[in-house]
Amino acid sequence: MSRKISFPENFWWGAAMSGPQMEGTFEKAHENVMDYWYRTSKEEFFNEIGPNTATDFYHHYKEDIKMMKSIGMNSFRTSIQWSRLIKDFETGEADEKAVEFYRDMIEECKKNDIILVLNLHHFDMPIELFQKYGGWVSKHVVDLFVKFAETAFRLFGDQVKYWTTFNEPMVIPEAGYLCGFHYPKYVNKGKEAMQVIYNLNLASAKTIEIFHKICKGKIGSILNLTPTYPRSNSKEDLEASRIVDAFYNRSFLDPAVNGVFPEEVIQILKENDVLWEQTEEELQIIKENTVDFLGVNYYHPKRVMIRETPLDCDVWTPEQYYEEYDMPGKRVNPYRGWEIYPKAIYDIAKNVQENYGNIPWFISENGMGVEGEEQYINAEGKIEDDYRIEFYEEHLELLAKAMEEGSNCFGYHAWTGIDCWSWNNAYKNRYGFIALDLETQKRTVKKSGEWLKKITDQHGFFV
Ligand code: BGP
Repeated sequence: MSRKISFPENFWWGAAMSGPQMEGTFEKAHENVMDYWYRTSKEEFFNEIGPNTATDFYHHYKEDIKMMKSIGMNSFRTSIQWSRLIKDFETGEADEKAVEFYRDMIEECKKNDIILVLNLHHFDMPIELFQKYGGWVSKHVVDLFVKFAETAFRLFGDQVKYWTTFNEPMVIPEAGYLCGFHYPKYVNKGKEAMQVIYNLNLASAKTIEIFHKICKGKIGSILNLTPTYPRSNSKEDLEASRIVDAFYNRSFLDPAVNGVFPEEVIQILKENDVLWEQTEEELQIIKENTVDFLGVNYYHPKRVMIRETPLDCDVWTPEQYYEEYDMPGKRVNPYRGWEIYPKAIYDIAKNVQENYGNIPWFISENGMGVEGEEQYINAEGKIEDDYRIEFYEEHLELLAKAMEEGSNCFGYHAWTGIDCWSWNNAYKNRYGFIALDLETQKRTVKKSGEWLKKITDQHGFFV
């Protein structure tokens, strides 16, 4: 007997994407860190493919939005590029071409009855602000970001109801200042990384403050939550897991929703003399300007144990407390190397429900990147990505269970709608409901796109 996994009729079904990964760099006023990184070190990108053309959303947005609608999406997220919208960073003056593009794109979503979520930062710091001021370590840059946000709100705030300040802010310090795989590719810069965490939280709160003064809509933040699971129930492993969770998840989740930083993080940073520079006035802004809703990007959990092999590193990093361990028998996506663990989506929902006032939230990214999808093309030219459908259904089933138990989740966005570029993979691992042919820019709906249409029509699926 089959059973229906049901979702509310007004549930958001859709996908996320981002300006820097989709638009291409056509007619941009400035370069962002990725544009610059690619221009100066092409060999660091898979097959030397960069963001120049990307998915050419800049020219294809009309057909793309229609196509997304045709596969059942009633909502989608993209981002406004700071380096595209703003002509003069110090004054916040906008570039006319960019205004025209974003205005038309917003209009197109309206015509197609698609709820648009506009995000303001998707790892795309303008390179000029990094070179001049040091990027996110600078509080002046925080204020310039707020200026950019204000320009965006004044231009489009009456047209777009849902906004978000940042996508995965934790990735900026983690990948850019601790692990070295995002620009500026620093490794173990503990002190700078901590200042970046603080400044991003401050920038988000200041942006929320100005949003609520100017606009009537709702504003949130998109956090990548990686639930942590200890290797054992030993005191040491439990403690390691608690610290990793506090550091990697709660450093943004707590201030975003509750307006305060986790005590244990402050404590550790003080003990190691790496606490960020903060003022009472700024902490008050963070306290008073929390999010209206939360977006959660979930891909994989973190399996942790207490650190057993001392870290060969003479500066402070959170890795000194723990190491990740290879859990025997775990399921892994062989292409991306990430563990597949749908139960974590249920755990996230419970955590938000129990510890964060059951704030309205949605899954803002979840997905499976696969290399070489051409091998799954059938006689009609369609990619039969059954593995992706299975991945989504497994996660959705656990999300539905949490919702039945009272979780205030209002939507599910996959990563992503149309195959897009990324700095880690270029176009190696594909994620979309819609395939992109890089040579011809032709778009073709995958089997997962047809699946989405079906489940949005019937508000669920059968297992
Ligand atoms: C998320 C990002 C996205 C996207 C996705 C897939 O962390 O918000 O921008 O790229 O991961 O990751 P990747 O492209 O590295 O496989």
